Amino acid sequence: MKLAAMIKKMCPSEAELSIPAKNCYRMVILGSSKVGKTAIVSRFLTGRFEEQYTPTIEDFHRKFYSIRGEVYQLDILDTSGNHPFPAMRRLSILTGDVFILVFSLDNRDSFEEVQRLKQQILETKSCLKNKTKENIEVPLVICGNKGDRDFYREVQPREIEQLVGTDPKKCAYFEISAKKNSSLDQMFQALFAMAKLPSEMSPDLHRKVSVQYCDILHKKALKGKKLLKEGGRGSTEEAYAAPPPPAGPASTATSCTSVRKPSAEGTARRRTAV
Ligand SMILES: Nc1nc2c(ncn2[C@@H]2O[C@H](COP(=O)(O)OP(=O)(O)OP(=O)(O)O)[C@@H](O)[C@H]2O)c(=O)[nH]1
Ligand SMILES: [Mg+2]
Repeated sequence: MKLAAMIKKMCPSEAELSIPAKNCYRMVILGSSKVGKTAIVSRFLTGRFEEQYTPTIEDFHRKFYSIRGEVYQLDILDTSGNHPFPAMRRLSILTGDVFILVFSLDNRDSFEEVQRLKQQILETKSCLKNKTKENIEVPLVICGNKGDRDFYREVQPREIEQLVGTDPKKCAYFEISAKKNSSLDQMFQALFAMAKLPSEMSPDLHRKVSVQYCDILHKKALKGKKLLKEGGRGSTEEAYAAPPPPAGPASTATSCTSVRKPSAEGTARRRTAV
């Protein structure tokens, strides 16, 4: 089977899923080269960490969620920290809805780059929405990555505090380690909360199932919605997510992740379905 046909088969079109525009979001990850942007995206999508460095040109991933009967689409743009073209960067800022700015705690230059990026995002978005830099609200999280290399720290907490500011609704900071997988879940949860997106989009609430299984779950969710409309209980308690193959460099990934609503205690039940 040709690759395009394979992708089409594996990834239902937006029309088929009928995703309302209000449920479509784009997450953009920016920062200098080698700070760990791709490592963060990889943790988000697959839960894995790669020791070996491969420079990114620009990677695009798309993930669908079905949460309590509503479908959401999350586009993930993993940018290049290596001499990015200013026009490309501006475009990624213009089209982004939520942002993750990454620096490496062991690299001062990468922190200064995040300072510039934050300014550029606020300026660009305030121009776009006809607001001032002070009153524009852009869901934005700053990550100090490579927390596991604390011994080589080049950025001090005081300067990070200055950059982040005091309003957690405008900007949040997380010291993370993609390698050790520490504080990444909290970081994604905070970002989705800022954007008023369902917390179930956070990776710690995912469980892996096959694409076929996810398709069955999706049909079940739609059926549940219909039943609910007709007065039945339906299955709106359930929430699922599926990452189709990236639209950038073609991949034949067949994994599909589902999300379960947290229990009453606020903890998610994990279960490997397939
Ligand atoms: N010790 C440590 N190494 C990490 C961590 N995160 C990423 N790395 C390593 O740092 C290197 C660069 O990581 P990438 O995720 O490729 O960096 P990037 O920001 O995507 O780089 P570009 O694609 O060039 O912009 C890789 O060798 C990773 O294994 C971390 O939390 N701790
Ligand atoms: Mg990269």
